[in-house]
Amino acid sequence: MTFYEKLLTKNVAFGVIGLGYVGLPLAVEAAKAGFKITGIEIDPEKVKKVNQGQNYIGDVSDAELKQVVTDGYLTATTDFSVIKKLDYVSICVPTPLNKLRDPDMSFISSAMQEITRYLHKDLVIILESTTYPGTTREYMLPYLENTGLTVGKDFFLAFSPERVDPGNPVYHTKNTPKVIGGITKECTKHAMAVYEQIFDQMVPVASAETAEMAKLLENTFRMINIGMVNELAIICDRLGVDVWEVIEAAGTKPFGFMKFFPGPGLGGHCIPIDPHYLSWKMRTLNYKTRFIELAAEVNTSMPEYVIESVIEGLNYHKKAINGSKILLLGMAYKKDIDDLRESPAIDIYNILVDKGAEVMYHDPHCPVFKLDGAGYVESVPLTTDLLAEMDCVVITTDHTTVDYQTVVDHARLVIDTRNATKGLKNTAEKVLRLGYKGGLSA
Ligand code: SAJ
Repeated sequence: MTFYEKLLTKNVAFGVIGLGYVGLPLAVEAAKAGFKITGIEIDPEKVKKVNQGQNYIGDVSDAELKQVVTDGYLTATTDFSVIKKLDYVSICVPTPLNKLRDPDMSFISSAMQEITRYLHKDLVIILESTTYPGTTREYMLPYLENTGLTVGKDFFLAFSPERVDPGNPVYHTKNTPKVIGGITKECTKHAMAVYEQIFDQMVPVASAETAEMAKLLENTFRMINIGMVNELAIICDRLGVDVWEVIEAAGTKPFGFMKFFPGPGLGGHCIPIDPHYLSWKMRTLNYKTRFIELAAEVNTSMPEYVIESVIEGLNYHKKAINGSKILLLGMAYKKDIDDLRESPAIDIYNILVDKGAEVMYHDPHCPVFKLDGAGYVESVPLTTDLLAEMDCVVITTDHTTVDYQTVVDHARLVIDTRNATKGLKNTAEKVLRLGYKGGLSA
C-alpha cells in the first residue's frame, strides 16, 4: 500500500510524544479524525489515566477521551519502541528556560534520541514545541541524518507550532489555524497530508524556520505590547492620569489599535518564556534583540512597582510593611485558571515576606503553592473578618468569582493591580489602582 493509499484509508499509525496540554488534545483530535493514535508519555501516571479514559487536561472533553479510548483509537505507553511501527510522530514536549534564562532543550533532546533509535523509512516527524528559529534544521536534523537516512527522501521533518490557549472558550486545537513548514517541500507535503485531516485550516509556509519565527512573532508581539502598556501605567501614574481610562478610550479606535492592560508582571509558560528563545538565538549571532530585552526589563520590574504602591498606601495609614498584615487576592498568573507558572503574584508574595510583612493569600483556583526554598503555603478562606483584619489587600489576579465590592467595603486599603475595583462604591479613600493612584493621594 503506498503512503497516500495508507493515508486515504486512515491506515496511518500516528504517535504523539508528550501527553500534556498540547499533546493530549492533539491525540484526541487525531483519534476523532479516525487515526489510530499512540500517546508516548514518560509519566506512567498519565499513561495509566489515558488508558483508563481518565482525563486530566481542562481543554479535553472527558466524554471524548473516554470514547476514543474505548473505541481503541487512542492508547498510551511509556515505551518509545512503538515508533518502529509509526508512520507519523508529533513531538509535544516542554521547552522551558533554564536557571540562566537560556533554552532548556533537554526534553527535545531526549525525544530525538528515542526517535533516532527507532527511525525508519518514511517516518514523518513534526515538532510542535515552541523553540528558537533553526531548532528543526540545526538541532533535530543532525540526530536523524546521523543514521545515514536522508531527509525529504527517507524520512520527513517539519515544524508546526502549537497554538493551544488553555481555557479559551472559542478556539480549540481543531479550529485554530495551524502553521506548518518542512525542511524540504516534500517534508511539508508529507506533514500536511495527515494534519490537514485533523485541523480545520492548515497554513503551509516556505520552511521550518518560517514556522518557528511565526510562533515567536505571535508571542513576542504580546510580551512587548504588555511591556509597553506596563510602562504606560508608570507614566500615567506620574502624570495623575487614569491609565485604564486611557486604554479604554484608545480602544474605541476601530482600526490600527489592540488593547493590552497593565498588570503586576508577566506570568505563564508562553509569553514570558518564548521571546527569550529568540533573544538567545540572536545572541549567538551577536545581535541584541533590544525590544525583547527592554520589554522583559519593564515586565520583570512590575512586582517591585506593586510593592511601591503597597508602601505608599501603608504610609498613608502611617504603617510600615514590616509587621503589616497583607492579603494577596489571587496567586494564578491570570484570571480564572489554576496555573501558577511564572506568576508575578509569587514574586510579590516573596518580596513582602522578605520585608517583614505577615502575608497570606486567597485564590479559589490555587489551594496551595510551593515556596522557592521549602514548604508550602495554603490559600486562606476569604471572609469579611479576615478583610477587616488586614492592613492591606493586594488584588494580584482578578478571578471572576471574588466579590470585589465586599473586599472594598471591609478592607482598609486595597492595591488593585487589575482594575478589578473599577466602578465600585467606597473606593475613593481605600483603593490605589495600578497606573492611577487617584483616591488616597488626590
Ligand atoms: N497580561 C497582561 N496584560 C495583557 C495580557 C496579558 O499583563 O493585556 C499578562 C497576564 O496576566 C499573564 C501574562 O500576561 O500573566 C500572559 O497572559 P496571556 O493572556 O498571554 O495568556 P497565556 O500565557 O495563556 O498565553 C496564551 C498564548 N497561547 C499560545 O502561546 C498558544 C498566547 O499566544 C495567547 O495569545 C494567549 O494565551 C491568549 O490570547 O489568551
